[in-house]
Amino acid sequence: MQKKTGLIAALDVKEKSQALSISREIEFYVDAIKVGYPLVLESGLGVIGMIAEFAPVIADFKVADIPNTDRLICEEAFEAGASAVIVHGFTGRDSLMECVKTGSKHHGDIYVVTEMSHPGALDFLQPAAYELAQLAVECGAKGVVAPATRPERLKEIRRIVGDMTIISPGVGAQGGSAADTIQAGADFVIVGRSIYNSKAPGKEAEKIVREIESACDDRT
Ligand code: NUP
Repeated sequence: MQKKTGLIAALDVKEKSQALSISREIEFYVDAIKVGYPLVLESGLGVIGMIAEFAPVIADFKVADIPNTDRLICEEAFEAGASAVIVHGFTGRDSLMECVKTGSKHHGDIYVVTEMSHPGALDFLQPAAYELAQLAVECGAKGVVAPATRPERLKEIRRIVGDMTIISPGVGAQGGSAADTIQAGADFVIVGRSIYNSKAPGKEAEKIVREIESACDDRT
């Protein structure tokens, strides 16, 4: 994924027609569009290829199984036209390695979840987050997913992963700010509801891109 705007839109709408019309409205403002189970379960895997006409697609399937099943899931996503797949790391090194291998076979990227952005991440994931980030580095993943809701944790994850790509959800509806997230070290912010629930998704995306741009200026 090439960085132009620093914005990834999360399209958690279920209707294919709505997903496509929002994609058309926001295509100039996003570096990728992230889709997940809500859209794919309702509209079918084929929607990935349709959205890929507008922007590279990240399949947020949070893959978390034994290596063989992980491989089968990642293959489905890449063969449908996804450029990247989000996977969990807590299933361990062998599972993650299999995802990374499948990614490279398909010229696609794997992003590994570290600490999630919601409050429940404190229950089990937070204590393992730094080790998960380290595992992502060791397995050769493209990048990690780290929380926009906790910039201090994001900074630490940046320190661990070096120049690996960090994509960061939790901006807007979950309370995080795009500027703080970029300043804490994220490469891309992921924004869902603030964009797709807006009456003018294109304008909202443009506004977030401006925030990212000024935060990038402040960082340099
Ligand atoms: O830790 C994570 N937090 C998170 O919100 C990992 C994620 N993949 N996500 C996803 O990012 C979540 O499933 C949703 O698709 C998006 C954030 O959406 P919103 O809170 O901006 O609506």
